[in-house]
Amino acid sequence: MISLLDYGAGNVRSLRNAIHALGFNLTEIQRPEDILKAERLIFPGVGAFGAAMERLHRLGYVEPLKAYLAEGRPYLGICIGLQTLFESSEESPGVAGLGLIPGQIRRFDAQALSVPHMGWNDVRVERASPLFADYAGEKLYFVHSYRAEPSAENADWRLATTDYGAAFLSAVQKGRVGAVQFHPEKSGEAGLRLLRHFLAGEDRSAPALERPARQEPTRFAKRIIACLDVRSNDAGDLVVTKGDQYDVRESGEVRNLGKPVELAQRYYEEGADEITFLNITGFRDFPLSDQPMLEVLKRTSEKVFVPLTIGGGIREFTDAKGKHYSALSVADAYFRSGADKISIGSDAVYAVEAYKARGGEKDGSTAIEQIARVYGNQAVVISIDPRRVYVDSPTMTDHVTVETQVPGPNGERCCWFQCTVKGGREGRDVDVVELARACEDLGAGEILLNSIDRDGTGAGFDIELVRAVREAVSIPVIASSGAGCVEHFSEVFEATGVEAALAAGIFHRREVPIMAVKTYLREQGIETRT
Ligand code: 1PR
Repeated sequence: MISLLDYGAGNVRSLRNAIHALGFNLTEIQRPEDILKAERLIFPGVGAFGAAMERLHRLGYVEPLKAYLAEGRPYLGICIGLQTLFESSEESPGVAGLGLIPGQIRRFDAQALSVPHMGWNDVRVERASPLFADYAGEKLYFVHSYRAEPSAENADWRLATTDYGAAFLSAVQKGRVGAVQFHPEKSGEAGLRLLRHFLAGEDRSAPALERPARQEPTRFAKRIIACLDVRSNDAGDLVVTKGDQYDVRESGEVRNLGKPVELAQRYYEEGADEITFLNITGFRDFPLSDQPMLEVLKRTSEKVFVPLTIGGGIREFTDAKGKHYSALSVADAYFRSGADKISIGSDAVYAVEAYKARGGEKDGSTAIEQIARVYGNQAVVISIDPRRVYVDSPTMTDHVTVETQVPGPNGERCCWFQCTVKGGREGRDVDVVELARACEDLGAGEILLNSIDRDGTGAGFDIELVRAVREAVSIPVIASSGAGCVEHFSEVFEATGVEAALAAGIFHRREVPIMAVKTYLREQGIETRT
């Protein structure tokens, strides 16, 4: 019997799904005394270090957990479940951790790196642990802004390290107590195998390897994301659709490119590093009344073990009966149904307008701030739908302009990128650069950058747009819209340094398989997850 220590601070549905898919039963820790009765304990910590410790204290879990760990009983910490084993964290000064492992958790250097470290990286296994018994060197999925550094004091815990800037501890183990910084439940088949070893009780530690299996630096992969734009068609069925410059109708009918759950599963099997669903009519239909979409997410997350993002309609809402829903409660419903990240479109533009009106002050009122506080920054993606606005010279606008190689209709050589709301139907007085910077300040963890001009054209990503946003923020940026062939992916990675690229049409129409993109990128010397 596996016991799960879910202290209610965030989404652990993915882990539950993975454990069930592996055929194991779970029991939940409900009271402090359950901890010492556990046979095998999993602590999938999520959110911030301080918030996790505060909740453990409030629930009376700290002392039994320390006693369980001191007895060296079977334990698997995941992410914050690794970090809380240490003494303290820069993330929450003054808050003591469980103190089992010497050292302080420190933040990655956002001056030099894109933070969070979000995506697929290698793991250098340094001991013959059963956890990694049949690990074949696959990349595993990480998402975190803080990390444990290897040191002489914690050398006896060191099981595996990963490089991001410098080396950090990606797995620790002493006896039967182990913890990993990556998310096995989101790391595809390789992650599931590792999880199975713990669940099956193969967790005794073994001596250090004379030579780690891998000695060269670990390499962080560029992510390839498959995107499914979803909406109801005229017959009322939820379908995957795809627009040309956001127009999804052909001869008056909503284009139908397949069923959402089936397509998502196909992309998982074909090697997508992440899958994104955009509920494209969410801005006008209240998503919580859109139960089929929640059902799609539930069914997908039972079978797909890479990160799932969902967007569309995340905003506060008052229904016909006058009942008020906060944006956080909409996001809650998506997370409970299996999302790992949510994406905010229109509401982020309104939030930035209000933030500008307050002179760049944060007051905690926006959906971005509220959702990031509960689920962590990494769970909040901002989906931007920009359109080019040409001007004769930068002096003609207050917005951030770029000099462009793609001249406007009257030969203009200068443009800015206007943010839109409601699926591109309405332009607002905000440009992409100020939107991206403001959202980063409000606590967003990632930018999904579409382009209405390029969407569905197959003409390649808008490099000038992508570069402008990549240079403006330090959070990861996903380039989207316009992919037509494998060369477009290497072009966007090489020209802009973005962390991920997303495509829809070419994957749906089977014109370019995901693996063909990855094979081509590796031939060009660009790292991917195989
Ligand atoms: O405003 O928070 O309700 O969110 C609505 C979400 O729906 C936004 O993320 C917005 O981007 C999306 N959306 C709204 N209308 C459309 C539409 O197409 N009519 N889809 C739409 C956006 C763009 C990408 C597409 C890429 C790649 N589609 O999702 O997948 O452009 O396509 P390609 O590779 O075929 O070029 P809110």
